[in-house]
Amino acid sequence: MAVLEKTKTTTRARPANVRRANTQGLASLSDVYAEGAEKGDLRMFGRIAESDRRGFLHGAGLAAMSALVGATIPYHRFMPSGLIPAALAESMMTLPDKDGLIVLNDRPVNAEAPPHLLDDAITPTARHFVRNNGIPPESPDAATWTLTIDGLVDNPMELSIEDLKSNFKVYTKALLIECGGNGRAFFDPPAKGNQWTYGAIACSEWTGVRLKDVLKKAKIKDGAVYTAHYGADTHLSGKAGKLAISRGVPIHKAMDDSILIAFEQNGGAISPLNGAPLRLVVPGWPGSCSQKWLRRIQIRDQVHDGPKMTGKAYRVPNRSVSAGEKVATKDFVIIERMPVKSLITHPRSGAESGEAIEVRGHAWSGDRKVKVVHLSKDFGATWQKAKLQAPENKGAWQNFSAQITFPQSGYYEVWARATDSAGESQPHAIDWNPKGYLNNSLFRVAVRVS
Ligand SMILES: Nc1nc2c(c(=O)[nH]1)N[C@H]1C(S)=C(S)[C@@H](COP(=O)(O)O)O[C@H]1N2
Ligand SMILES: [Mo]
Repeated sequence: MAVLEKTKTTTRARPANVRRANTQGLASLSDVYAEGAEKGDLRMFGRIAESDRRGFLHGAGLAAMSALVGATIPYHRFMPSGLIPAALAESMMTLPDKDGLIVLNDRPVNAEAPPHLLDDAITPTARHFVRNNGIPPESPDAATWTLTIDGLVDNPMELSIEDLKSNFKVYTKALLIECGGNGRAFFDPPAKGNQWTYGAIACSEWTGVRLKDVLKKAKIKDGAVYTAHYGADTHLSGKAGKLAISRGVPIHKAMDDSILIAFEQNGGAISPLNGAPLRLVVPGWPGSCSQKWLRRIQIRDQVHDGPKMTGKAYRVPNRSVSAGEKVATKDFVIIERMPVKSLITHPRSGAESGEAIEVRGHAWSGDRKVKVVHLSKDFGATWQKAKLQAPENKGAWQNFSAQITFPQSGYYEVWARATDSAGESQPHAIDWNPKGYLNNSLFRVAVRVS
């Protein structure tokens, strides 16, 4: 069976795995340095005289550092205090309000969650991935924030967050956001862009008002075609007026009940990295539709053509193409709903197991429901149905679980394959496209049974 030959495991250093082993009850280097560089150094390197900033590793600090990097450090006496080992540096860039995310890039910030940290039915704010195209606004003020609704409307409005709360019905919904490029790391030939593996997906609980209700009040005029979303982040170049990203959705989609203009995430403030104090959440469509730091929604009489709406951004060929094929830009179409997909969040890949293990995860499919999730422990020879829950509400992912038993000790893979209400299933191999979007090939974890 020509299964998964196009998928490969990432070769990127995975410090998360290294961090488990330690002798001091330290979960990670981030924990050691959580209270600041000085205190962290003190813990690892011992007391350092003011006159001598070059402390060196010894004793408990050396043991802990060795455990964290997973080996002895022969030249430890030359290791300067304050040095974050390269083996761990990737995971050490600390993001405010975030915990355990793997940072792919720090300018702009892009960080994803390893699958086992997405085990909760509702993704905690600290584990909600971050995909920034530009530089977020500095200390945005919720009290003075305004949202402008204009363009092809009879009743243009400028609304504060208080106005939104008092003039419209407030909803709380579990809503899924997945980056269109989630899974790009497994494309072969590779696709340029953030090398997301599995974790550019999250389902937090969002509180806000429906886009639909706000647009109704603005009275959209005849001839309206598309929304255009604008945020307060700035372009990486720093050029005034240059937008990092501005996307939109067709008017019929904007009227979808599930879309929120949100001012709370998981019952608290929205993380500054996830768009505080106001953002759109358009579940089931590429995450890029969910404008963060939302300042303006303009109604247009044409398909919006803001940055990342045109060319090859968030677009795929209008036909299936072979891996590596060159495709003319005119043959690209805008991605709308995201495809059917699943994620196993327990056990984590590589886990040791006894004869039986509970497998858990989530499944979702754009605007549709997932009908069934099948699991296989024998490389797809046979499949068993998982217990699948209904979504908490439309726009949320669905949780699944199953008890899997293994006949004997050895190496196994557990595969998950979701099928949606329209009968579409996850493919075995990636359906390749030039920009590495929409990878929904079936999910697998390695399990060692002893
Ligand atoms: N203003 C603004 N909104 C934005 C972006 C951005 O860079 N700027 N990135 C988009 C993309 S590509 C994605 S996938 C989602 C990610 O949302 P998150 O960072 O909250 O996970 O936000 C979208 N909204
Ligand atoms: Mo994205």
